[in-house]
Amino acid sequence: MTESFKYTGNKGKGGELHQPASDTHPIMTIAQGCPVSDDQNSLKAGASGPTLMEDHVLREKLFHFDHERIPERVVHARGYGAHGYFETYEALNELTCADIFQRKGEKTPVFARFSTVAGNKGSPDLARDVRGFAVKFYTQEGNWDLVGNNIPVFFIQDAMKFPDLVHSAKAEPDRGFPQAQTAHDNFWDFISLTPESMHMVMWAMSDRAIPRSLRFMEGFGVHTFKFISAKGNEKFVKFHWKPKGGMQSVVWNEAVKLNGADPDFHRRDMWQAIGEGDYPEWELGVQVFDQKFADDFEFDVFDATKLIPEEQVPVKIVGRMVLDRVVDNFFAETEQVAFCTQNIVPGLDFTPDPLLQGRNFSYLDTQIKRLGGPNFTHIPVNAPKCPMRHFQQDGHMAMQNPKGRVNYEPNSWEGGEHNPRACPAHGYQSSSEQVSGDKLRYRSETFADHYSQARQFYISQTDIEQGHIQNALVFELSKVEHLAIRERMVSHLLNIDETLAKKVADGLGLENMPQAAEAAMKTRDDLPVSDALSILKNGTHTFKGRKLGILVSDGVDAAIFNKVTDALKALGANHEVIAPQVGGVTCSEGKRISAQQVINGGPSVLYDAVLVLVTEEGAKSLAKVPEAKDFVTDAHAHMKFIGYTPSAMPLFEAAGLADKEDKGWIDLNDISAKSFVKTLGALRYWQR
Ligand code: HDD
Repeated sequence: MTESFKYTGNKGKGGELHQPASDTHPIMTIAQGCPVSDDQNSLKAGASGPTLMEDHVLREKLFHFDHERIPERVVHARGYGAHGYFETYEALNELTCADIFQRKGEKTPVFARFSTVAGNKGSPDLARDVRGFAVKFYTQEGNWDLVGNNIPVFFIQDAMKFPDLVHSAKAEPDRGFPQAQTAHDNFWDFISLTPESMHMVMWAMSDRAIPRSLRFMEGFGVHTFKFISAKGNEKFVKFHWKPKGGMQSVVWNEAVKLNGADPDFHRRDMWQAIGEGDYPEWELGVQVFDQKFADDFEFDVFDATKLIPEEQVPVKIVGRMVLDRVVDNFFAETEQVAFCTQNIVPGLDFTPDPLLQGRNFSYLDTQIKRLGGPNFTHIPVNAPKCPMRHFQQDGHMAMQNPKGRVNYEPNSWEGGEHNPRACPAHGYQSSSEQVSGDKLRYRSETFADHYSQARQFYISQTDIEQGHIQNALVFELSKVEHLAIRERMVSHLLNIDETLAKKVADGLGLENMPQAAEAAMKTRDDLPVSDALSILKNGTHTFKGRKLGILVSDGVDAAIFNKVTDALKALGANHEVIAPQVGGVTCSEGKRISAQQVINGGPSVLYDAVLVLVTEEGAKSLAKVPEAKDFVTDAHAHMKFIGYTPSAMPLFEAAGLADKEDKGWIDLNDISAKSFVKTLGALRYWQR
């Protein structure tokens, strides 16, 4: 666009007055650069049409709009991404020659995308689902994509089964629902016929599948990979992400309501946190072990339905990832980012894990379909930030084209920037491995134990968490219409834990307890409790990064309000004010307090704890508002801390909570704002 274009304003011919362009607005053009005089009225023959085919401005505008959508991801369609960096804590050169781990303190740019698996792009954030946790590291020796989940194991052992798994989990094909949920016959039919999924099912039914925030969940590379040192030494490695803000989940009833109150809850939370400078952060940890450990371990380390308990191989923290920049354009970055498990760098290698081997084909293949051709690496978010020199050329949308005459190897032309050569000393080397065997379709016998680690996960949970798993199974299986499928699931649960099976059978109202499912291997009951598997045992004790919802009325006690909000700020926590009107309220000191939400738009599920700061008159008037009553009954039912002053009692009485007061209710007349905020650090009053 040249400055010499001066827009003179335009009057729509139909009398519609266009906003005249000012000097601060550059002139609009079509994609070919031609300046546009009117982008609101098509070119017509006469005032009332018809529209002329000749209108190249209209045709271009519609053509481009018609082609705006690309196929959504077949899984993980709904996701949210952000930019940031990875900081290496110490050089790991004894373990790996991966460039990213060579220099202490070095920062490597990253792009991370978090997702739900089953739902479409527009599905709600709080679906009970696995969360994708994919990170692209733009290292100096190429892009390394660690495409993981927030659960360290997977449903299936062989990539061959992936299309079946996904078909069963997504909406049923004849009816096109249910959306973003596994609570239906097809899913549980498949699962109950797939015993290898039982370990993952325990995780998926646990609170891990309903995280409070993407910032408060762990991530896992899932597979066993290899580290290779410069000397060629090999070790096995599993990758872990540990959230700096601690782990936290919502309760199921809260998730259900959140999906209505704010389907974008997770993406909004991440957007706000980064916007406010409270950058989401995770530490990267590695479990490193050798062949001897792998040989001695109870399970096959190449079986993606198994994990290695942290108590057996501790997680060594090697760096941190900080997400400090939201995208400029959601489509260009979050939608077009193309993660591929095959993207690894010198110093790392794959293992024969049959799930990983299949993934290495599938991701590359899917990007070609999604992004329209082989040049998706030219899209800025996918392009490496180190030099690229190769003889790949042409194809749809080729943006970075090799220069010069030479485009083949071997060649006898001069060297230089445009004539690269492969280099055995510095190029990617696969680890050398003896491979032999018959060609056959086979599942290793070492993959046969499907229940022992499912049991270990279950017994490692607190009573509260076990209760949540029972309830989740009852909820999901109650949506299953076929009794035989419900019973088949319970028959598997019997192999995991008898009490669990009984609770679920009772919850489903099964008349007869089925027989335990036939199992290739007996469940081991000697695997010890692993505390690392529980969220609550590793609970955080701070309200930092969390949000308090403050319900106010006119006359709100300004002193308490100010002290609480100051204490929150000092800690790095947030608050939102919910008022009868978005214009806010007048506080006891006569000043206005502005509101972020009105009462029917700010239900308590949006907050980690609530404070009801109303006058008696305000409480009486809110007592007539159903949403205000829901605000407090939900907060109570979801085990949240409830701050209040006695003047709020009329609202609690109207909500039927008058005699429900417990130690999770905190009278702000009895305790300092600072202590109140400290108490909130327990996040929930589970004793309720
Ligand atoms: Fe996958 C996307 C994670 C097994 C095939 N997968 C996808 C994404 C994540 C995962 C996080 C979204 C990436 C993004 O944000 O763009 N997938 C996993 C994990 C698995 C796993 C942790 C097991 C350990 N996936 C898996 C298998 C296959 C696939 C076994 C196929 C054989 N996954 C895909 C895919 C997707 C995908 C179809 C859809 C969109 C995409 O790749 O880019 O290729």
